[in-house]
Amino acid sequence: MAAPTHATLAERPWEALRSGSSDVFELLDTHLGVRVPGFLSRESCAHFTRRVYDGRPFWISDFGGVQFSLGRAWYTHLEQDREDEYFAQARTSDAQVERFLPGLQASLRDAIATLVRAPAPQRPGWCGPGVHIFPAGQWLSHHGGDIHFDTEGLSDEQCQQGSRALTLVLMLQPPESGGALRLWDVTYEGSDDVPDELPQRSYVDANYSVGDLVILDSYRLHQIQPFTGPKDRISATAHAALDVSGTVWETWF
Ligand SMILES: O=C(O)CCC(=O)C(=O)O
Ligand SMILES: [Fe+2]
Repeated sequence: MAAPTHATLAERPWEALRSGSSDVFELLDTHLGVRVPGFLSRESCAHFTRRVYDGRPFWISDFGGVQFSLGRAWYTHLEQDREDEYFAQARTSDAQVERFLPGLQASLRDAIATLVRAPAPQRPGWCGPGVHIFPAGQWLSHHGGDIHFDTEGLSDEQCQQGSRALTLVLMLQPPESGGALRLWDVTYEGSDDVPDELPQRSYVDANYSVGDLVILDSYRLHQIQPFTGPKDRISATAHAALDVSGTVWETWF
């Protein structure tokens, strides 16, 4: 990956990415992320948000209620030693996401396939894209999220080779204020540790409006910023990585 020259966020309409007039990899080599305004309509986001709350009995509570998800997220299970549950419940997880948010998983997978110009099927045995709920007025809203890379789902081999991997975040309900995704000019170099010199590194904050899609390189250091107001922050996430054959992109949550 070429070093980004500026700590900037590219902004492109979906049509530019879909048609190929903008290439996501070129953008990610020269910017810290890409924002696609209005990827999903406000009406669809409002509808999906209502359905996320309808699905509340099925939310998974993570880190003692710091955050919730509809569908199971790999990194939360990994960090809480719940890997067995993740795989045992993968089909149930997908059925729940599809029941409450029909078509959302497919549209995120289609978006990935369009961006990478290759098939982007679900990673066999893994949970498909899902939704994170970061509650208003609770711990994460005050402190922000963990500073992290999205490398948890990648194999050692993929990490060592720096094999391409993308994270897509679709904002269904932004908080009233704050809650941007901070993207640093720092990429994964073999360790999950946050570099000591982070305060000297440049960054850009990707602010979200309803329906915006943010695309980042999964090796890029990032963090949800604190937020205020009465609204929960609700975002859908899909991870994708080029598989060992080098022709197919596998996707998961
Ligand atoms: O919701 C977002 O903006 C990104 C969340 C994130 O980084 C994560 O859950 O890994
Ligand atoms: Fe992340």
